[in-house]
Amino acid sequence: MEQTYIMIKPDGVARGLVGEIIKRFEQRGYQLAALELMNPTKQLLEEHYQDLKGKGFFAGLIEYMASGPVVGMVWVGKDVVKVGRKMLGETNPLASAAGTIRGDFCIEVGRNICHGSDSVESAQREIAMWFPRGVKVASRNTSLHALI
Ligand code: RTP
Repeated sequence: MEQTYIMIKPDGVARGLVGEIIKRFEQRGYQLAALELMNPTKQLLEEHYQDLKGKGFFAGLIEYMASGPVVGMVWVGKDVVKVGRKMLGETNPLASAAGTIRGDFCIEVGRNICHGSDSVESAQREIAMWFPRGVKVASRNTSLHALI
């Protein structure tokens, strides 16, 4: 089953949007497979955003991402990479449709609340980077039956 890496950035955590973002993914039908609140090192962030090295905003992006705790998550389900990006909205919140996370909660590209992997390959790379001990996906049916 497809997996994606979703990260709530420092502004999303500081603004108390963790529950809201988790709720949206759960309601859509996706399964949470891993979650960690952490203070990432600049080294890890530079590796995560390695494709953007050389952009004028790179140093500011790393400063902002290292400015407070982030919540990293792995979500699992059908087409979760593509649908997850749709749920986040466009990189620039002003171009994001209402109903998306960025379209509903922010206005600044440099404070856009959340990250989502942009391809299945990126997701695999990012999940390995942020959850180096691996991710186990629980069987959904088993856990539901256990509640009955
Ligand atoms: P992300 O990686 O955070 O999910 O964002 P993305 O794919 O939508 O956009 P990307 O091009 O990878 O940019 C990464 C993050 O850099 C910040 N950014 N600032 N000042 C600017 O023009 C600018 N452009 C991008 C945003 O926080 C963006 O999410």
